[in-house]
Amino acid sequence: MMKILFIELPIDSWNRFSRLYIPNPGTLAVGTYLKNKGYSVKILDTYAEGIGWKNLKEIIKEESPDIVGASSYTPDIYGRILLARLIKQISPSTVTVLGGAHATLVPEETLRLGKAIDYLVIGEGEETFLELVKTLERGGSKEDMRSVKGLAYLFNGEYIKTRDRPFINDLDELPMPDYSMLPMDKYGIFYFPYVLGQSLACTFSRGCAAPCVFCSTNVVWRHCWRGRSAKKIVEELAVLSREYKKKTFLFADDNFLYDRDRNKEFINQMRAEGLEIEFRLSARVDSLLRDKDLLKDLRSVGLTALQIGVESYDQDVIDGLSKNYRVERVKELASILKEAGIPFSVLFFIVGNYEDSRGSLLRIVEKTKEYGFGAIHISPLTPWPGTQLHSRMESLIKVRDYRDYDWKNTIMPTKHLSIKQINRLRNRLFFKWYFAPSVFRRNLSNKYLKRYHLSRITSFFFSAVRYKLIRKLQIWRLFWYNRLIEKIYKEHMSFIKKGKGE
Ligand code: B12
Repeated sequence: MMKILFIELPIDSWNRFSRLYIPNPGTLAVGTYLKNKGYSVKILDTYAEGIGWKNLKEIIKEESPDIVGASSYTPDIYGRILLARLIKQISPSTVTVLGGAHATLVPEETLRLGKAIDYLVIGEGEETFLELVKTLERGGSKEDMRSVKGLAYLFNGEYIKTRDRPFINDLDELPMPDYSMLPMDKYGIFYFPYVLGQSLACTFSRGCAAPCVFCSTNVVWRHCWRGRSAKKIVEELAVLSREYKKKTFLFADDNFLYDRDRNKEFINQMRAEGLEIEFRLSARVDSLLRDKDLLKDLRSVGLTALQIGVESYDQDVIDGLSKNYRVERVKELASILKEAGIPFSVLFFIVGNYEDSRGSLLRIVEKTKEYGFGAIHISPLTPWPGTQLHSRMESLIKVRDYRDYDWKNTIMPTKHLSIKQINRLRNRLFFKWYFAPSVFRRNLSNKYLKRYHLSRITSFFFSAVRYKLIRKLQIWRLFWYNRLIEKIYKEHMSFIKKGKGE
């Protein structure tokens, strides 16, 4: 029987002031699936357990897994590559497999840069990974893998991407995530020094049908939305609440509220189960307006906060992003949410859109204040490699270091603003909002908003300090793994120069 180990990346000690201890729902889903098929599966969440790179090497030696699997996001891809290389050094026969967003978005680049990655699982992971493992068990070669749908790999230097795997039709067929595989007592959202309580991220749907060009979800999940039934959602929440004593949740779905019927059924099921939990979720303006009559009920079953993708108050920008909604509706939404008694909403904005100017960005704070929303979140436009927007903006992108594709650093200028100006404006907007006496006073008198407001300020300062310490003073160089990650970055740059990128 093959031994399978999923590994989460360790983060270095400089990140400890403001950490998100959140399990990775993707590897948990794949791990559970394989475990239920009878395989020996472990998930090593080094991130949550505070295990560093050095100890990780020891653990890999001890465990000597046949297969190691890991997820991938663009900003952590160099770290994932380092992980694969270390595994190959320690145990050359271990098969290394990456899945997740980045692997799916730019598979050829990932494989050629990675060198030590044997297989990429493209898109939905459960069935592909199972078939890969079964083929390996039979002693199958890379030639045999050609018939396994949803894989990408290099074979004698040739890049092979097998046919797309159709999605699982009914997500209810998948087992409930097996939380006993995770160090459950370690998870909670922790912003030093404001503990937000034991909180957990879960997902109950996959994909989003909206056409937004800046998002990578529609590439990974091919513009298709599928959800677990309300009954299954509530079953999972009941286990988490009763067995694991988790009471606050982040529904990390891209579009939890997509299906109105499911929303109604979710409310009914929550009432029937009588769960006393709190949750926040991300929503589109159009879904909220469509379901305005359900918001009070959602509140009554635990909805405490909404994260709403407004992106900009400039209709041209919204149209350019194919976001498909009218900005004037945000005002209408404000009164609807107030009426429904939703404790607070965070409006998400993107700065650094091609048409953005100083004036249009400063309007973010003015209008949000005028509408009376609780909080704002501002990220620079980050065209993810492998998306439409990336191909469109290719010539403008100045920053190629994937570690900076983290929604904190700006990677391209706009028609009117330089990268430096965008970063400054972003900071300015943050201060104009979070230190505005009227906002500060109001937010401090709201139980939920108070914690959010203070945690944003704290994490903002810690990130700034961390950034200075790590980047400016080059403290990261003290750590051997960072030096190796830097080497991978340099390989990436020479890779781009040679024009081998996708
Ligand atoms: C939960 C979540 C997080 C959690 C992650 C928890 C963790 N421990 O890793 C937190 C909050 C920490 C987080 C942080 C960030 N995130 Co995030 N996050 C998500 C979110 C909302 C849900 C992911 C999820 O679980 N989906 C549900 C599962 C079922 O899908 P999945 O992960 O894709 O997994 C399936 C397949 O991809 C595949 N698969 C995945 N991994 C593996 C591994 C193996 C071995 C195999 C075989 C298969 C496989 O099989 C799974 C089941 O079918 C997604 C949006 C989304 N909908 O995907 C963004 C998303 C992944 N995040 C994103 C980003 C940008 C970030 C941040 C940079 C944000 C920031 N500035 O902090 C950081 C980066 C973190 C880092 N490691 O560097 C982007 C990534 C874009 C990209 N090109 O990489 C996404 C896609 C959001 C978006 N729409 O743009 N995130």
